[in-house]
Amino acid sequence: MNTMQPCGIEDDDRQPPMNGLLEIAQRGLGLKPKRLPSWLFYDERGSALFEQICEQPEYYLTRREIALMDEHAASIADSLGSDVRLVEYGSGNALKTSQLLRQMHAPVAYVPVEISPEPLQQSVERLAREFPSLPVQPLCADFSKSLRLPIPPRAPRRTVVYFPGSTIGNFESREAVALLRKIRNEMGDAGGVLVGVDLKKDPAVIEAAYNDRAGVTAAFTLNMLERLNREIGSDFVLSQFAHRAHYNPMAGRIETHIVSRCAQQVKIGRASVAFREDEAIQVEYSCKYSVEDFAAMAARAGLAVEQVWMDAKKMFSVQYLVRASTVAR
Ligand code: AVJ
Repeated sequence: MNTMQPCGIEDDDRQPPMNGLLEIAQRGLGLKPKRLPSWLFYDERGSALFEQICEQPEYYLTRREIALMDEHAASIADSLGSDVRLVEYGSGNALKTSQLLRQMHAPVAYVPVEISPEPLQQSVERLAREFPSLPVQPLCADFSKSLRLPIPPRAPRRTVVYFPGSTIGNFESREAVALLRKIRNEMGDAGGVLVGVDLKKDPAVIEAAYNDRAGVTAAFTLNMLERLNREIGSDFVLSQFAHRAHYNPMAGRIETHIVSRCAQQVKIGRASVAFREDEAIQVEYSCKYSVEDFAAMAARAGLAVEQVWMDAKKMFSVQYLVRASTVAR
């Protein structure tokens, strides 16, 4: 991790130092089939490319979630109630967060949790400008690990973890359940989870969203190799690899791969990794759920879906989960 923390940001010092990129790459490329973690996409250029993806006509997720929040943020805020501490996992979503905060009743604090200091600092500045009286307590940490939340300025009625953007779709179901369980512990008895979940729909629509015509998603995917070249000195030749994203209807997910266009060798540190022609590195899953699928997954984590909001086209959902034993009947 970057050790230069912007001032005022709490660093969770239990996180391991972020210097293991070479080991992560070597381990992932030694697996059969080869596999690299999707968080590797998000260096500075990758984050900028992701923002461009959100503007592509095929990538419906962001637009639908913003439309949903336009329509339902007031109702969502009513369901959360007053005096909520809002903890956001990954703070790259300033727009949706503003839509929600504008409607919330006397929020106690906003706690963005984000591993990269720069985007964290940016979101803090933006929200502090728009909501000058709202205490903002940023936490620079990996949200998938256990967190020590900052002490709130006054006692909240409940802590709500906001996890927008369908980021939960990047986790395979076992890991998603584990993450929801971790959130369940963090939020306490009265707490809740507000999570953005992309819904199952015509596979052609889903597949197009991950294969935009302008090629922005392809550039985003291949940027992972460029990042490795720069940060660990590997020698991937980008023109010899291709982006491939297919919808797997049985698993209900987009599976994104980086495919070797030819047989080749790539230097990773001192080792050399062999690729066959058409051999793929699995780099991302983006899971899609029906309302029933997601409720079943929440139940495995001891959570119950209290309310589901959808955009007018029923393409995207925002769901409010509480502890299973405390669900209103
Ligand atoms: C940011 C994880 C929600 O899976 O749709 C977009 C990332 N990958 N295009 C998604 C992504 C390719 C995105 N999430």
